[in-house]
Amino acid sequence: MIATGAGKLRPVLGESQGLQRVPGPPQHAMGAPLEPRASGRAADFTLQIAPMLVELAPQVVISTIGYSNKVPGPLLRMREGQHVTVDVVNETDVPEYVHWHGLFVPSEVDGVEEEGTPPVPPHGRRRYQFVARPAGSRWYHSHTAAMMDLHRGTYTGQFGFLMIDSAADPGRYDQEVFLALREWEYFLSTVDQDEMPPDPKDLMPEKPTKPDLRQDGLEVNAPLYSINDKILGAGDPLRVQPGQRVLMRLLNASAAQIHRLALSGHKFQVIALDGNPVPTPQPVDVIEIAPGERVDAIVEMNNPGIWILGEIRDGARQAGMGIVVEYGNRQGPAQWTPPPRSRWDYTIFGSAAPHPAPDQTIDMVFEKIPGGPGGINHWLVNGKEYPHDGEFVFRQGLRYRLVFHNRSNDSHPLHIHRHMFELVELNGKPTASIMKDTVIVPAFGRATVDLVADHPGLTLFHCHMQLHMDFGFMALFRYA
Ligand SMILES: [Cu+2]
Repeated sequence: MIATGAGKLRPVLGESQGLQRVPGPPQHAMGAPLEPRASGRAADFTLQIAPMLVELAPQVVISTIGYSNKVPGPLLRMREGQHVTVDVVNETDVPEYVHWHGLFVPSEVDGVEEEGTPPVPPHGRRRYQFVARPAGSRWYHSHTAAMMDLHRGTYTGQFGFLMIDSAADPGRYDQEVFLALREWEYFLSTVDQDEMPPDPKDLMPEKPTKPDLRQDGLEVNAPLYSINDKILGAGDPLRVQPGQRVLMRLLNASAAQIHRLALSGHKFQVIALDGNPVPTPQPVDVIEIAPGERVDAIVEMNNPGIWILGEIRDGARQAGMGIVVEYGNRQGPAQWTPPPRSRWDYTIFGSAAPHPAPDQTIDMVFEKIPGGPGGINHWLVNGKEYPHDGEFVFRQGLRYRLVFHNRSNDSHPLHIHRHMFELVELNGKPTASIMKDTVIVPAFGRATVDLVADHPGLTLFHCHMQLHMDFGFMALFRYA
């Protein structure tokens, strides 16, 4: 999905994105008949959930469930503060939930069963209405539990970009591209594909003194990778001109894997994390991005040639995770040169601003019960698998400090719904002013975040890896 622009914001709706406008549905109970109501306001967007085929490359066609026959789904672009109506038509045989990731919306429209959002019934429809905020790179995706069915929830093609444009954004770029990272044809395996070998310099403050000798269980693995709907080399290249500033809006829409991306011969100037501008934009050679996360980066096209933007792991890139970046009037094979060794560190984008003292600190300890060969790992939050009755309670207006203790040997992207948090500390390194909704807590690592409880309603917290959340790695916050 590539949008060109001359550096101006172009809030666009519905039809200009190739979406259908349809009359609004009746507002009564779910499972209601589908006839339109003449007096209803037309929806700004309509998403149709249905089986579809994705041609990842010539003769590589997979079948999945998608939104409006597109992968990623249609770009939903809106203005900050806009009242938005999205009609979702579910043409499958199972209830579905569409979650608006990173938006401040009430629990009833957040698209989460555990928060009490009603489902989009099988062969039925549901209207979601919300105010578009906060501004930035958001996204939408299925929030259905999949358990052992690797053809449901985020294992499918049900994901898309949701862009909320701010009137205050200067938009200094020549081209804007939306790039979603994905794997396809998931299967279970004892290989944990995405874990990087630990750096001897890693602090691992949560590493137990006695190692756990039990054998790990199955994790989700994949043979095919893509950026958007194409494997490397199969789609149109990203065409650029020398001197252009290209804004890349990166999304990891994977159900399972953390990815690391580099663009040979270029650096990424990271300007926003999870859609929120960072206080200290920095150039990096490699971007690490976990399921659920977004990174906005500007690339100055100052090295003419034909290059590969791709996963730094050879296996993932050769299995498709990449896109060719082609300067005008250049010909020949696309080049890959491994980036300099580098570690992703959120804190370089932060500030040294002081943190107001929290009203309360909540410690959250995450542990794995290894599944052994052929079994699934289960996950504990403070000693228990989901659900936790009345354990996590917010009082409106109070400032909370959440301390995430990852006592497992793999990294987890932890996500909180309907709220944003400020990163305070990562493995002992202090930082400030980095606002996120998903944070990678490294293996045996610790992250501390501050959050103001200002969005009453049930609020789900979970690891964004589908298998982990489905097998215990979730908690529900309530407001007192
Ligand atoms: Cu996890």
